Amino acid sequence: MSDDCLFCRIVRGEIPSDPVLETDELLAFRDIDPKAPTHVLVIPRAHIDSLSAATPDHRALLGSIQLAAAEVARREGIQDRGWRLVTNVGRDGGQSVGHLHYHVLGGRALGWPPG
Ligand code: DGP
Repeated sequence: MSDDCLFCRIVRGEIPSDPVLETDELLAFRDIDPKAPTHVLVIPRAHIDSLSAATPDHRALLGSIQLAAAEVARREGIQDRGWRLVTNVGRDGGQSVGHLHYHVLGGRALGWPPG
């Protein structure tokens, strides 16, 4: 947990969010700047800088995040038409918040490859 990390502050409830799903180990909440009709972020409650900082100790947590993303897609009603799970890592990956997070995107046809 980091004092000044934006998403740690959301985990602690210091910054409001629009939650979609919560468990003991993770949160899913709507992105403040949605890029698709469904744009939900799934984050671990524990601070991890990015996927590059994950270790084998995080194996179960990373599995839980993927299953939570699929549950978000079900709740959003986009599981059948399709959706995307993305994690941006570092500068070239376009990561702007230094707390591991996955974007659940859907509700429209998504282009490939990303720009
Ligand atoms: P990334 O660029 O992959 O690091 O994604 C960070 C995302 O976080 C970006 O899509 C915007 C979102 N975001 C930034 N600040 C806030 C916030 O205060 N609340 C919420 N809900 N989302 C935020």
